Amino acid sequence: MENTASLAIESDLDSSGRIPGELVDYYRQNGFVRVRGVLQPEEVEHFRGAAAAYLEQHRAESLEKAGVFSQLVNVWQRDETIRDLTLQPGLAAVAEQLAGIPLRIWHDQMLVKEPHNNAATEFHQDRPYWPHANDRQSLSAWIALVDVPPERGCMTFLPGTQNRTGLRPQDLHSEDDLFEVDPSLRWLPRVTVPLRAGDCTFHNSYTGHMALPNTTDLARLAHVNIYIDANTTYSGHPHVITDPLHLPPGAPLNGPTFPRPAQ
Ligand code: AKG
Repeated sequence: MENTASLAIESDLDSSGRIPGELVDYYRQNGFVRVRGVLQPEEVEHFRGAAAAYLEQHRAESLEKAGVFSQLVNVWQRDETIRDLTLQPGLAAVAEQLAGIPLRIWHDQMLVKEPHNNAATEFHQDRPYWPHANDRQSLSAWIALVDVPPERGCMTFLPGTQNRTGLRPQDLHSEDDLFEVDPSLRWLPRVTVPLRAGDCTFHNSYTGHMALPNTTDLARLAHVNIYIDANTTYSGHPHVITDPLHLPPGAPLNGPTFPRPAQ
């Protein structure tokens, strides 16, 4: 029997760099999709080399210290090669196709699960962490720079949870926290999405997700572009990205710090 489920959840880019309408429909129903081959093999090698070199120099600056991953943010502002990946117009155009609104970069992040880190990133939503107001939607492109099968720490999504807004931030170190905040999510189907190097997933910032532990000998190198509604304003809440900017509440998150790659 033909497997039609996989046709809906994923696609390649077409010759003009767009995704089919049915994939946009899948995203809007489920809150995530997989897009194959957003980077060609030579691009993967180029960006993987830059990411590995950046990691070697900056690992000690990781925001996460408990071993779930090395997390380096706003790499695009400090590394010219990675800047091209974060600001890639084609990826931003696909993100705008999915979201249906103009988008800016909120920040990027290099998320590396070191070999045998043996720690999952537990279920959480992204949006509750962020100091945003007046935004209609935000989403992440999670780009695999190495093959990421389940045993190297690929992501698992809770379909449909992009509509579950209003929850407090959840602890990504706690296996149970999201389900304590909303027990109805515990029994939802879970969709695990392995990626080949150069593939990516897009997920809505409210979609519940986790990433499995890395039990392999190779580091899981992922680069994440986070896109926000181009009209997002600052809520006034503390956050590592906005704290150094000393913005007043209500300030627009715009200008060169929050660029519009698809423009
Ligand atoms: C995200 O990109 O929002 C994640 O939570 C990724 C988690 C991971 O890569 O371990």
